[in-house]
Amino acid sequence: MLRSILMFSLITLQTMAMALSPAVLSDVSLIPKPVSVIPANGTFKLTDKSAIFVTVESPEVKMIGKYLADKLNPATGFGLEVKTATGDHYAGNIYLFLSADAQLGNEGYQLTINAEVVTLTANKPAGLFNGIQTIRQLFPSNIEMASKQQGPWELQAGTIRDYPEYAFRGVMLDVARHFFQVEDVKRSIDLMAAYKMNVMHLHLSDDQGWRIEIKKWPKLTAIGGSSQVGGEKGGFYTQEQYADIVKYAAERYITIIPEIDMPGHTNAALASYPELNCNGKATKLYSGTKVGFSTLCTKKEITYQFVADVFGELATLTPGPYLHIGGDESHVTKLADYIPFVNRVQDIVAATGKQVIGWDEIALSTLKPNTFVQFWAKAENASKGVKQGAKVIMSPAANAYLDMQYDATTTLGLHWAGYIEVDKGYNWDPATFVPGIGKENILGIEAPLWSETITNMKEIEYMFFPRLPGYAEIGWSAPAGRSWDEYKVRLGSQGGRFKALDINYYPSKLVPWAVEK
Ligand code: NGO
Repeated sequence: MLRSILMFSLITLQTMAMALSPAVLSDVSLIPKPVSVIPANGTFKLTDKSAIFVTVESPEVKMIGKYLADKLNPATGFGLEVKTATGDHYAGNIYLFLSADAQLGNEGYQLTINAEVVTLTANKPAGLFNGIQTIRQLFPSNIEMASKQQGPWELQAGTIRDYPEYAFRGVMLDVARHFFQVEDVKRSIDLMAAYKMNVMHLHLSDDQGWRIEIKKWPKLTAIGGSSQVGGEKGGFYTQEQYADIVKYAAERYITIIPEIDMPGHTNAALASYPELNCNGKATKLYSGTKVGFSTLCTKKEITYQFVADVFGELATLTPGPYLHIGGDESHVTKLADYIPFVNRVQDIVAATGKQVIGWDEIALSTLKPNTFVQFWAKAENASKGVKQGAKVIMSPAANAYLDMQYDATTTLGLHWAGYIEVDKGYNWDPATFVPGIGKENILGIEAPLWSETITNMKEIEYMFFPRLPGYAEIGWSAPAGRSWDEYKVRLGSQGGRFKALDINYYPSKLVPWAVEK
């Protein structure tokens, strides 16, 4: 009896402690989980006297300081300013600077907090940016609120050293099945950036719509951009709007990968230009959700002119190293036509100076050096790619598709690859998923959100959250330190942040949602 009373009070005390602010740095719930967290004694307090100091005269580091100020100012109401430091460190401030530390690589950072100052260092600006995401998560959740909140704004002392497992940590947004406004893409970018993801793949064309202005082929958007799933009016990005997305992403150290899917998934283009069809007749616009019925005419020269023009313009607009050529589900293209087509398209892209990514079917062709295979369906294709020396991006549909429903009660999304509850989304390791494909063969991970059933930002958020932080952690944190039972508690602690950021998330019963005081 006494024993059970004791046990009971112990558990109650533990639960109470969880609800209060963590007293030690290592008790703070961070996603993705850092490489190392060493707590120390003391507490740093941010006040209205604090400032953010950058210790080099670098416009880029200044911008990162400004980004941090913009994140902290609304809720604290402090109006923190970014200043250039002269050398000495003064109490109450946050310092950002670049310094050589090979282990941290291009994206890692070290964050040192003591009662006096916060010091964030990295080799590269991208590392500072990632460190800032950690600083955000170390403050109470209401730091994310858009209006002034009650403090205190304290950080526990200690040192965090952190760097990613994989260089490529992405999300895909299908803007073709349903079109999403620039503002929605930007919000998606902000939400991924908060979890240190660094790639946004935009699926810009499909049977139902063409979403990017191509100056040499204006009917692609005039006709092909006009439709979407369900028959409502579609839309497209002008080149200026696309450039604006690219810039916004770059300021958050996120690479944009544009995808033009081919030779299948091309009805919007085939409806816009009769000459791209083998019979010379334009198809009708399509607003259904079937896949695999369309193909560019692989035997016509004009097709390759089209491909060169489209990727030529996209290469000019895209500073990132990759162009995605799709290549999936070309069910009405004969294999004997598909293979030479993919081979030739790889050369066309290579001529623009960019590297090719394609869905796993492209491994049926002869892969050029620097072509990447995105595994989504067939492990056999991914292995074929690896045998040809290609690196793989891991997006297994049954674990990583953000459009899969959580369970049978989810109204949005699809379930052709099964249901993906939050634990299933988290509980896998890219490096052991396909026998014979190890970490050395993998560029990284990407979680795609296809939009057959997704029509607006709130729906995007519902499919993203709470799974997206899990994909971010799979990409960033070493598998040895990961387990669902430990992760789910950290995820539960993010609930307050989701609320503060006004994220419409799925409140999975598998997650112990904790709300801070
Ligand atoms: C497949 C298909 C897409 C669908 C998606 C739906 C790939 C690579 N091709 O994934 O066209 O939208 O499933 O989950």
